[in-house]
Amino acid sequence: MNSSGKKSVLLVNPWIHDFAAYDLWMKPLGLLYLAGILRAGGYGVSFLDCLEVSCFPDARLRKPTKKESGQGHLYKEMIPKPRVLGEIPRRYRRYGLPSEIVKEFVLRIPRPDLILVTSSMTYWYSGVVETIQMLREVIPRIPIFLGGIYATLCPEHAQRVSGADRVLPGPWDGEKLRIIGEILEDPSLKEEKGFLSWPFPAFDLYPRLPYVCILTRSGCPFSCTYCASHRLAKGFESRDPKDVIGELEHWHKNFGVKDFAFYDDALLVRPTEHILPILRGVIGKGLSCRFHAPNALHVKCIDREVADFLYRAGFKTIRLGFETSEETTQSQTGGKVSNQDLRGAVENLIKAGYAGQEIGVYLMAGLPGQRVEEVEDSIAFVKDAGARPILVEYSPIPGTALFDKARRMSQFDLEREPLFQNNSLLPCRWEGFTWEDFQRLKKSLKEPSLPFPSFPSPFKKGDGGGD
Ligand code: B12
Repeated sequence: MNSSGKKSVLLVNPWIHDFAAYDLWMKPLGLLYLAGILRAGGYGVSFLDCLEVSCFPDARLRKPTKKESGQGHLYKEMIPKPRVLGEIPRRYRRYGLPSEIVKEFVLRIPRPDLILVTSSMTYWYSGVVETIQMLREVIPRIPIFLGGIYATLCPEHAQRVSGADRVLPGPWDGEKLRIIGEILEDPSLKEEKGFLSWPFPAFDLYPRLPYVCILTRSGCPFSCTYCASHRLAKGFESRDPKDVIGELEHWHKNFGVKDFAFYDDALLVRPTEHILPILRGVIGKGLSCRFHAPNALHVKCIDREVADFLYRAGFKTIRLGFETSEETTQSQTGGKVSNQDLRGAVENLIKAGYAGQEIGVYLMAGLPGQRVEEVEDSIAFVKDAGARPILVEYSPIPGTALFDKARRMSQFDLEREPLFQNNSLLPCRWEGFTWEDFQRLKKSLKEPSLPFPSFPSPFKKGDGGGD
């Protein structure tokens, strides 16, 4: 109980198990929203982010290096590979703080009445399992609920293996509030007006704030066959631009935050009613910030005006969702973009002031049935358009239109074992696009080549966060 007699909740961002992970402006935004909502309801809220060194004031820790914009390495330790990944010739790691340090931290937190654990990539679930086991061991007999992306995309799997008392898939809504209200013995906890009414996410729970992640819209009006957005959000809702500007101003003025990463699936769609007023507000208020779009922007929406405003408002990390220059694949995967659209967008961005090398274009590698030649052609196309190709390996996601094809052609049992959905495995590799092909392409992109002879890339390491 806190001073106002209300119960308290511990919110947990779990460890990650993977071959590689990097803090590309990676924060548990959903969990921080829940913290904000519960705090506004008067509940005591404590927060455990197993990944974030600054949350653990421990002299024994050597801090991993971070860049000025906040992105950087995570604390990591080697762990044994899960049996099913035994054949993969790469080291496996737990990303996040060492277990002993996390346990000591948990013991110092006032005993909560309920624990809410979030989850992110489906193939990170074993980190969720380990975190829940640790919580049970250190502070036993407290109900643990699991939600988030893995819980939403693989609910039965999560119910079976996570160790949580309850799995609550899907976006935050009145039903989840009611269930949580029952545990907190608060029947008044039932009014939930949805995304547009939520308070700002509780980023202030972090002792240091090198950057803040921001969501201006929930959902996406497109339905690309490789993407799970439609399973993760109900519909497509946009915040009032004034509210978004207010949030940017809040973090900037009250917390000195300069770097912001947009988590939107469709930030630029219908620009005149959304991104343009937001950027006008940023410029008008003289907010001197750096904006990053690690999650791809929609190419079709980048006309001259949008490009100019992105540049003038301080967008530093531009990533475009192009995926492929092969027109058949473009139309089969959702038709969100054409080759002409890409050329136009790059031209507009360059006219606005960006160097070609600053315009990263995501290309999807390892789509089911894709041949290596398609990716080679796409790389050449992007370079010819004057931008920088960035390869992202395809991650097959349950419940997406492409999952069935991926499942049929993959050498891995994608359905039964989410660990195989890891993009690092190149899960749909085949003789037409082998592991060696992919390594060769990746290497070729690291080598300086015309038309960008020796431009140093600020984002080389770990880049490739596009979806
Ligand atoms: C931002 C983002 C990233 C960020 C990092 C995000 C993070 N914190 O991990 C970056 C840019 C780094 C990234 C990278 C990648 N991503 Co990404 N990313 C996203 C994105 C766009 C938004 C996630 C988000 O924060 N949403 C906003 C918050 C508010 O939502 P939320 O966390 O789901 O929380 C809500 C609910 O789940 C719930 N909730 C959350 N926690 C809890 C807990 C409880 C107890 C309860 C009750 C409820 C609850 O309430 C919240 C409010 O409704 C999603 C797409 C999407 N629409 O979700 C893809 C997505 C998660 N990414 C995906 C992919 C494919 C990738 C990449 C593999 C892309 C690539 N090929 O390189 C890489 C992987 C990086 C790696 N190291 O492995 C896939 C998932 C893949 C998978 N198998 O799981 C998604 C779903 C996109 C897609 N294509 O469909 N990504």
